[in-house]
Amino acid sequence: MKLYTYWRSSAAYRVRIALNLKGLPYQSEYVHLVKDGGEQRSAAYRKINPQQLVPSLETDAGEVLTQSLAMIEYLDECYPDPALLPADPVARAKARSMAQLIACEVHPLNNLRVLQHLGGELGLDKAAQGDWYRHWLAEGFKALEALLAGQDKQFCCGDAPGLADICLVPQVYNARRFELDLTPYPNIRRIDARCRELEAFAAAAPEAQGDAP
Ligand SMILES: N[C@@H](CCC(=O)N[C@@H](CS)C(=O)NCC(=O)O)C(=O)O
Repeated sequence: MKLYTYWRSSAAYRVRIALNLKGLPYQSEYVHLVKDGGEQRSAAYRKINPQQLVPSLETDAGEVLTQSLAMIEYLDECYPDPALLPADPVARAKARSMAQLIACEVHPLNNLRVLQHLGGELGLDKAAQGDWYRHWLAEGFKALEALLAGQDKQFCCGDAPGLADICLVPQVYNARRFELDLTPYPNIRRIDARCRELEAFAAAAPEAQGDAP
């Protein structure tokens, strides 16, 4: 498989974790999101991913998949062991709910192109962009922390890492990068730390990527 990726992309980070948890080898094709106005906007990459976002995943059969959650569920269906979603339908829905809270509610508001629009056309300075970023992140983390409170499992949805953890760890990386105070989120911090002890998460981290500076 081939993963179109960028070291600091949290959506690509999710797919890297999933591939590693499954023990699946893949080739990295680096797409620099900043250089030359962003390689994701090149004509060549637009043919691969018309949304001009990373990641994209090319399967061994040459199919190109976009959207990290769709890729992760594809991997889980084709390579079911270890499972990334619980077997019970209610538990599965709860795991997807936590993953979507991050991937569909927080992350899109804080994406690079959003920040570039805020700083460009809308004229927000760096400090205001940071405030925007932390505001939406805190909104999401407050809700996620409430969902996690009172459960004493090692990971978001049990005692094995899964879809929700795969979304959580890259978002906590972003939170640290944008200096969000994580003190009010003890469960998020605990689960993030536990995940990062695992090799599958460590090998997927931004600083471990071949395109990291
Ligand atoms: N919902 C998409 C989000 C993908 C996405 O936003 N990728 C970011 C990096 S994390 C990107 O390529 N940004 C480029 C840009 O904003 O121009 C997914 O989960 O795959």
